[in-house]
Amino acid sequence: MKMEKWRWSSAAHRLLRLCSNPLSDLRCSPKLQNSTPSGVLYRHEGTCEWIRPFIGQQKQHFGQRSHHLWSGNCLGETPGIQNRFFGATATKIERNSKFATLNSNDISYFKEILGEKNVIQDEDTLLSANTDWMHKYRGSSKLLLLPRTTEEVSSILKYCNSRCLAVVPQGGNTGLVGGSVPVFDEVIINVSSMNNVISFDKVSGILVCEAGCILENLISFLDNRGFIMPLDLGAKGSCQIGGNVSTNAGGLRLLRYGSLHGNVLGLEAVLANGEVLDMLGTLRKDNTGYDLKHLFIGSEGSLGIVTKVSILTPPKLSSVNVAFLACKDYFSCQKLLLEAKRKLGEILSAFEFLDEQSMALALSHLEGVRNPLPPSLHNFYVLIETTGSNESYDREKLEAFLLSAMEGGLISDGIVAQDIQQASSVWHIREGLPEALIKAGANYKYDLSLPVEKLYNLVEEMRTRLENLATVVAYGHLGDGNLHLNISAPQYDDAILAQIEPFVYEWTSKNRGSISAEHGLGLMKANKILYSKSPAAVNLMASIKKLLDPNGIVNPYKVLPQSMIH
Ligand code: FAD
Ligand code: 2HG
Ligand code: ZN
Repeated sequence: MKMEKWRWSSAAHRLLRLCSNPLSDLRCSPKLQNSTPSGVLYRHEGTCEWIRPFIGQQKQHFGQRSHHLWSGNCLGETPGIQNRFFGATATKIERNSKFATLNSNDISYFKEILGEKNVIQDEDTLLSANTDWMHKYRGSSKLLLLPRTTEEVSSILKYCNSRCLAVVPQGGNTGLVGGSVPVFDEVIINVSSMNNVISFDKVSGILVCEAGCILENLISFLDNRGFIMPLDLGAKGSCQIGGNVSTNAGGLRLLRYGSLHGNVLGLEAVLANGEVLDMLGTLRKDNTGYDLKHLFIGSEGSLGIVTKVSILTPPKLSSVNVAFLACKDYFSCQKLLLEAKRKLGEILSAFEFLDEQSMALALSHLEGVRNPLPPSLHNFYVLIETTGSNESYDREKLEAFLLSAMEGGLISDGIVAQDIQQASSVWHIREGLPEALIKAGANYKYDLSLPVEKLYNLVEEMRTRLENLATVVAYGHLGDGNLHLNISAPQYDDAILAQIEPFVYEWTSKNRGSISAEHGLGLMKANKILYSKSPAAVNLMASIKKLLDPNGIVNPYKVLPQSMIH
């Protein structure tokens, strides 16, 4: 590789705010909607009515699978049982019979406190609120509530608790583990109308806002004031800060700014009984007793509804560079990470990786994407972003780093984006991968924390196990030891799932990793928590859940095994 290959940008301000297509645009794209595989792999009869599978072909498949798995025992005919057919290990979830079903008095009460237009019973709107982003999970709620204030959230929960009506808190509904949609007929409480910025202190950078603010809107708000959000993710156009906090979302900037456990200074939450817990502090330091806000960061709506958030935002720095590099093997990616941490130090703001299979997927399924490093595919790609305040200093540092990495044989090719368009296209390859997978067909998704040196061994072992059954696609936040292991196939198949699970969880547990690095447990992994946490820790979690939500009405069936809560 010749040095001329590196093309340096002369642009002083490379603001990568526009680097990815907003998710909202992607989701509105008819192309995406049409090509969605709609992996509806479970059926639901919470209201004694079959949920229609999204695709006829899958309906057929579903029926066969149902027969195969439940021969002589048609559980689908039992009211209130949901079978999730992700393959051979179908999970049976029963509707908790202690939960009440909605009646007309309930609807009248909600209309009285929220006003007619915030009590949604319209079928189309409900269908979309019942369905997750991947079209893999679907509930059958008959009611969507749109509170505008904390007091309204409190009145809703107080009432639901007294009636034993189950609820599901929902934000932008971009979650990837089935946590944001009902399992049966839970009432959906979506805080998207609570979307005001309450205050911004431009000296400290502390932002206080309502939970329904869309992440991208907060990014724009801060951009105008010379600050940025400490988190950024591909779903920014739709996800909400309340959802981000509730999932403890990681994303693309965690490497630099750390997790929300560090950046969230305070929050307000409403408990299941309607009590408002005001923990909306704006102090950096406050060691007075237990720091209860942390219970709500990452608890995925299982302990209450987050209504307001106070968050520390870093200043926007003027010099941003993005390099897209090719590595011949995974060992080189690892060494490159170590070198980047050493040599780029304080200016390193992202270190993402993708393998050859990911790049091939992006090239065939993402509109307008081209390989910035033609002609042929490389084994691995690394995206490095630096963010600093001194353009010539940053550039010099990056240049020296790239030169030494090249001389040391760690990178075999690469480009540095020259302007925001190039940076944007490079980021789009990485950020567009979840969408590309959805377009490609059935998608088995695993989000793992693993020691960096072992992380790709799992991918290789998975390829060996699956042979030609499916394509194994690996990418992720390498700088944080977070692997996004995705298995892509034309359609969902028992044989594939049997090769993946429980192997993937056992492997992760054996290597002392986490089965959920950043997406949470939701419905998908509620029963898998013991692969990553000790029984004592899970018991304590269940006790906390029972203390804060004795009737178990808030986001039931999610996060913890049901058997430990009742
Ligand atoms: P939802 O999906 O609506 O809800 C997620 C969970 O939080 C549910 O359990 C829900 O009950 C609960 N919840 C939502 N709002 C509240 C509230 N106000 N109070 C209490 N509970 C609430 N995640 C990452 O961590 N890193 C990434 O890089 C990343 N990239 C993504 C890229 C794409 C294209 C997509 C589709 C998803 C990505 N995600 C990522 C997953 C998802 O976007 C995040 O988990 C996000 O934080 C969810 O926010 P949301 O508002 O959409 O929440
Ligand atoms: C990302 O980093 C998201 O792009 C989604 O966390 C990961 O698609 C995935 O598996
Ligand atoms: Zn991620």
